[in-house]
Amino acid sequence: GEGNAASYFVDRHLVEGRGDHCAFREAGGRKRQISYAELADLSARTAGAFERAHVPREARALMLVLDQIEFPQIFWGALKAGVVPVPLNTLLATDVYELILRDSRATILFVSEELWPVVAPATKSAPDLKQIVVIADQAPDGTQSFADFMDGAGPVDTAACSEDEIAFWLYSSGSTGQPKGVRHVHGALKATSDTYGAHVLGIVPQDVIFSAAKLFFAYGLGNGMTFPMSVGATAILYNGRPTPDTVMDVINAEKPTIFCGVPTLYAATVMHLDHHEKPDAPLRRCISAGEALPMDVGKAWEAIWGVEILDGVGSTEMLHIFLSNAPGDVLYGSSGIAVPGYELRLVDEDGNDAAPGDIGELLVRGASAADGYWNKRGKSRSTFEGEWTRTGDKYEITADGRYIYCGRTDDMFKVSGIWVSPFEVEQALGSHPCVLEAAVVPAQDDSGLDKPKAFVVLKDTEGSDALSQELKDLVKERAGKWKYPRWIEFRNDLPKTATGKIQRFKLRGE
Ligand code: 3SK
Repeated sequence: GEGNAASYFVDRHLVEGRGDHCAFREAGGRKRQISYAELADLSARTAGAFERAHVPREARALMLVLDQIEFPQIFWGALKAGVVPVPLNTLLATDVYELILRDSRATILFVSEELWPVVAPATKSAPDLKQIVVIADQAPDGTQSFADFMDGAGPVDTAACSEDEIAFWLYSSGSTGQPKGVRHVHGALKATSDTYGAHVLGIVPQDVIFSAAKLFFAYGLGNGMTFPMSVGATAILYNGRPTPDTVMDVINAEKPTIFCGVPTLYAATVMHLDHHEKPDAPLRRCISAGEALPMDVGKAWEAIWGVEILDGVGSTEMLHIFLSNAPGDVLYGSSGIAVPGYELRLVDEDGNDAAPGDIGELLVRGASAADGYWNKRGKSRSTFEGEWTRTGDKYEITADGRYIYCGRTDDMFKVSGIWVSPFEVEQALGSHPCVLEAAVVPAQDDSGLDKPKAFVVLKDTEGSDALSQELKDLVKERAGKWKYPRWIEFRNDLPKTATGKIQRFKLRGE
């Protein structure tokens, strides 16, 4: 199975003498841990259990699994069996699970017991689903426990395959809200660890990595599973909700050297550390992705920890980060430069290279690109253009070659004939000390013309007319007179995708 990613990420560590290294350690609760040798054996037995259960090669195995040791066990067991695991966002609603069960035609579903109540009703109307395995001491009616699925299963050889064969899928929520199955090949996993893992994280076997972003995100899958496994390092698994309180507790107890978060968590943690003690941990690298990291948050975190945050940009389609600030060369407010191993282009609406200084759509070329979307030919053809993948993100480049985010292609709008990047207005709003985050969309004025409208989440204060006026003035001053939001609505939170991107389409028309 040379091309099978499991040979590289799992079994290679035995051959190279790292079998006794701890691969995964659970934080909090049960505190189980597993070495590389144990994972090699368990995943081979899980592959055996797949065979025994008559799950054929290329069948999809949905995984609605928390960050716990069974996650890598099932994922790598499936790859060893040639079965295609599909890790799912654990926060979705029942009707979305129903849609994904039908769309993927999965024949087997693995569920953590905590998540069973949400998915259970969806399993009733999944015509292809034959087996449900619940990770629980007591399997609910009509399901099998994971212990029974595994009981007595012997190890099997890793399925031989080419690195171009489909290894796993991830569902991407996309900007329209319709989930798309993103099909990734075996070789893509090594491609991300050879690029971002090696050159930006600089991960080594002695590292202990903790990703607050969960394994079901492409971002978390790399951070918390394949990057540590590419070198035989240790990953901390935490199955709870990542809040400043819980994340600081995990950092305090587990002493990671690398921490991976998202901007909302960094922002909330910076506030939390105003009145809580900073944990003692040997952090040497912190990374962020999902949405652009506000400049002030990056600076405040660095002042607290003495460690910079490397803000980067990736996508489910490219599997991980391809554009990032480099260690020792961070410019907060920018997305940095191409990750070594990736090439970037900015193109105008006609597909030509954007003129220097102009905003263009970002295209990326690299070996980790997905093979395409499942059963969405039109969308596959317009996204994966030969070797180049369209990101749907607008960028401009500074004179010294750094990329500055300007919003999604489909979120830009014109006011008085001039493009407005919602992101730019949101940045201006976010610079007010009372604002936690903001989303800006076009809304029609009395004349039916587009004008910016802002949805604002405040930190501790109540919204008021006076504050609205202050915010409008701030945008006029920071972003340009015509860009100020004509309407401001104060909200408790904003709709976001699984990877933390604001879903502005959900706010349009509100
Ligand atoms: O949103 C991102 O920046 C990201 C990064 C890595 C992998 C996946 C995603 C969506």
